[in-house]
Amino acid sequence: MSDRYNYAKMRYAEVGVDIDEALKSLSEFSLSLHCWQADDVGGFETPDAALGGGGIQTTGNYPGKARTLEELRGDIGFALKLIPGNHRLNLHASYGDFAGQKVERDKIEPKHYESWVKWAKEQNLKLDFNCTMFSHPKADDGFTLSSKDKAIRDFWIAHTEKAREIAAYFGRQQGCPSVHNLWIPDGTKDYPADRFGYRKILVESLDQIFKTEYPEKELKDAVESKLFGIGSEAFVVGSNDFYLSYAISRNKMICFDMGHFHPTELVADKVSAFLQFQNSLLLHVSRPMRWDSDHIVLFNDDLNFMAQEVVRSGKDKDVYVGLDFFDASVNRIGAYAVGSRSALKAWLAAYLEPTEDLIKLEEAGDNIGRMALSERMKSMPLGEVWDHFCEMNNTPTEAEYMKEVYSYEKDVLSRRN
Ligand code: RNT
Ligand code: ZN
Repeated sequence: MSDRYNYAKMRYAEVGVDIDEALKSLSEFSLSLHCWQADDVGGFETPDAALGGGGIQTTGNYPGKARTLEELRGDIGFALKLIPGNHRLNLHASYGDFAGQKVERDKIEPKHYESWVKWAKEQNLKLDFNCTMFSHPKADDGFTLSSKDKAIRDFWIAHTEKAREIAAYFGRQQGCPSVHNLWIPDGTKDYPADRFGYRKILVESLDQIFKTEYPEKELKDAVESKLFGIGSEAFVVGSNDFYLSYAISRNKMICFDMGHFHPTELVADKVSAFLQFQNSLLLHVSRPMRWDSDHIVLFNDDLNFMAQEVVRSGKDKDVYVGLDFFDASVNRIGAYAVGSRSALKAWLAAYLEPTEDLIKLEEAGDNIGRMALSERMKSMPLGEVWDHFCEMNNTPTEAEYMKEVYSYEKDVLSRRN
């Protein structure tokens, strides 16, 4: 063991924390890496759909975006070498292997994702899945599953039914559940008169979709709420209250996206509330800046608080953590590396917390003592433990990984366009 590791071990031992235990917990923790940072949420349908729908917006035109499925896989495969641990890959339906054919969204089949399953096996990755309810002419008027036009909502119901079938197929192939997440952009720019009506339709559509039941070992369903989007400022059908009620009453997971709340709202505070009533949940770890901007995740207070709350709940094995950011203004592989590594570091810090001691101080009424211990933890040698984790996983350390990003940019990304 290196001197740096031994030093860190001693420092954490001073506060009663065993770093090996924390490293073991981190080894068992998986992020679900989103496939959509590599190509700015473009997908591989034919013809290419333009990004649109409920305020999903990428900005920037940094060179090197993945243009084909092969490039995307190459990029993600490379990014994974910079992210220590065993992780998952989160696919959107629009990233199927359609072999140049036009396949309507209500006609997607497991066969369109077979090559993903094969690739994922080679990479030792488990797959998660999402229906794609945006970037499509049938979503252009701002409604999908809550549309008052029966033909429109039936189309999206059929798409989502297919998407769940595909996720369950992943689950069977990989021998562990695939998480299917449902997010729709539905809402209005200005005040609608019939909020009740739209929400009633959404309940009916969802109930229809979830009629088909799959074993839990194949599929776990989540529903993702949102506060507002560009073009849905006044009203979002699938709000947090809506989906909380839906998830609790229908035994589904909620998906809390860190960008889908009021800017001063603490999303981490929701974890211990929801987990009183359901056993598992999904997170979309993102970094909103003034709005749902999907900035690259950084090691900041919001992220640390989230990781702490998940770990403190004791249900960290049942909290699925997906990443959801997309920045087209920087090297996209760097984005994956920085964002994923920040998230992992936050989870590591949470595993290194002397939680029981903090609770003891709190219960003894020694609140300043609790505060002081929390502050003491902030200057502990986390970086030493993190680098050790990277080395354990044959992954470059903090000082090293950007070299890999730059060389991939030079050798691969800069040759595109
Ligand atoms: C949109 C939601 C959703 C998407 C992805 C691409 O606001 O956050 O999760 O970002 O499905
Ligand atoms: Zn999200």
